[in-house]
Amino acid sequence: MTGTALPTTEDLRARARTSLERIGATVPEGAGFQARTPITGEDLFGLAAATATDVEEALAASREAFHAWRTTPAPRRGELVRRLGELLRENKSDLADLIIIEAGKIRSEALGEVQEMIDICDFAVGLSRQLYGRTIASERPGHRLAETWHPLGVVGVISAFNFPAAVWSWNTAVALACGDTVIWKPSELTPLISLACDRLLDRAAEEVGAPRDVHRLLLGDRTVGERLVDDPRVALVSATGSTRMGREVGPRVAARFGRTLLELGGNNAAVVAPSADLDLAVQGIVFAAAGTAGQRCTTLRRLIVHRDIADTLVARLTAAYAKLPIGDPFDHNTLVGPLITTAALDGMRDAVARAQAQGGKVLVGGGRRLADTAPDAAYAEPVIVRVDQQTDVVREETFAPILYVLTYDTFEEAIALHNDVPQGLSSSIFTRDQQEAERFLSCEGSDCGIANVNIGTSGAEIGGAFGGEKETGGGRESGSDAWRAYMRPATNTINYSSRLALAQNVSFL
Ligand code: UN1
Repeated sequence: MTGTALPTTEDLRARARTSLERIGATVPEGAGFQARTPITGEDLFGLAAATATDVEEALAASREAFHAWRTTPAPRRGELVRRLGELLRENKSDLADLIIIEAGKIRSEALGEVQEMIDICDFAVGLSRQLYGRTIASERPGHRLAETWHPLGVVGVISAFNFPAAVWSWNTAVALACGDTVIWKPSELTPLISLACDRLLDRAAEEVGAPRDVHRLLLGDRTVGERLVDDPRVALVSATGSTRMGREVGPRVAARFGRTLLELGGNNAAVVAPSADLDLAVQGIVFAAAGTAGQRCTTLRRLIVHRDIADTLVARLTAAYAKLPIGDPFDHNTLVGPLITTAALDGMRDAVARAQAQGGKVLVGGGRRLADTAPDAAYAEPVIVRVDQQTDVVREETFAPILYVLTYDTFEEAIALHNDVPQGLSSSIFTRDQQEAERFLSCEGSDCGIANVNIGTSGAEIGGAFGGEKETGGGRESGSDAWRAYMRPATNTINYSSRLALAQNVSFL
C-alpha cells in the first residue's frame, strides 16, 4: 500500500497541460468526448471528435501524400523517423507523464513505453536501408527473376489504451520507412498522448521537409475507426484491441479485399517445471501478472505449475502479492496503478465470482482500494485464484490482474493445458531442464507467437516480431521482418537475351 494521497484532478489537468505545452501540442477543445484520467477517474478536458468530413479530408490528403512519399528514397524516409526518435528522446519525460495521466501506468513503465518508441525508431531508420528483395534463379537462359518490395498505401492504425503510444510507433515508424502514409485512430481513452505524438511527428516532418500529410490523427469514437475500416483507400488496417473488435474489423476489411494486421487478445500462460529457479520465477511471474495492473495483452493470466512445487510457489507468490504497493502511479513506490475504468473493475470482479462459482479459490487479493478517496477510479488488488480445471472463465481474457493457478503432473499435460485456450499470443516456461525448454519452444510445444524461457510472458523487445496465433489474429508487428506487411511484393522476370523463351517449355508461334 502507498501512504500518500492521490493527486487531485486539478493537479493532473495542470500537469497534462504543461506537458502538452512543452511538446508544442494544442488541445482541440470541444464537446465531442472527454479526455479523462484513471488516477481519479475524472474528466480532464472536453475534446472535439473528427466528423465525417474530417475523415474524408484526411483520407484524401493521406492518399495524395502517399504519391509523393512512395517515390522518396527509403533512406531519406528514414531521416523523418530518425528525427522523430530524437524528438521522442528530448520529450521522454513529458510523454511519460501523459501516459501516466491517461493510462495510469507507473512511471518506470511509462518511461519504458517511450523507450520502446525510441527503439523502434532506431530500428526503422536501419530498416530504411534494408528493404531487401531477392534475386531468384530463372529456369530460362538469359533471364533473371527478382522480387521488389513497393510501398503499400495508406495505413490505418487503430490502437488501444494500454499501450497508447508504443503500438502506434511500431506501426508508424515502420510504415513511414516503408513509404506508406498513416492515419491514426487512437483509443478514446488516450487522446492527449496521441496529440503529443502527432505533434512531434508533425515537427519532425517540418524539420526534414517531408510532406505534412504523411501522418494524420483522427480523434473520436468507433465511427471514425469504422470509416477507415470500410474505405478502399486504406490499404492496410492495423488494429490492436479485443478479439471482439477483430472479429468485426477482419471480415469488413476482407470484404473489400483490403489487408489487416490484427493484434487481439491474449490469455498467456507460464509453465513452471519442478527444476525451475523459484527466485527467478517469482520475480518474473509477479511482474508479468500484476505489472501494468494486468492490462498488457502479454499479461500472464494462467500459471501451470508442477504439482510437487505448487504449494511452495503459491505461498511465495501470495506473500509477494500481499505486499504489492497499489495506488498513485506518480508515487515512486507504487507498483500497481489503477485499472482504466470502473467497468474494468466490474469485469474483474465478475470473472473472479465466476471462477469461484466454478470451484476456484481466491488465495490473495481481489479487493478494491481507495474507493472512498476516488470513487470514480478503479484501484484493484491483483488476485490469485487457484483452480482445478481450465473452466470457461479461465479460457477467456479478462483485462485485469487475475492470475489463475493450475497444476500438472506430466509435461504433456502441461502443454495440453497451455494450448487449450482460444488465444495464442505469449507464453513461457520456467525450467532448468534443457530438453523441456526446447520441447516447449518446438512445433509440438507452445502454439503462441511468442514463447520464452525463464522469463515472463510480457515485456518483449522491439527487435522481434510481435503478435500471435488463433484468436490473437495472426498479425506480426515491430521487428524482424514484420515490415513486409507494410509493403507489396512484385515479382519481376527480366529477359536479357535476344530470344523469347516461354516458361514450362511452352511453344507458341
Ligand atoms: C500490448 O500490450 O498491446 O511485450 C503491447 C510487451 C510490450 C508490448 C505490449 N512490449 O509487453
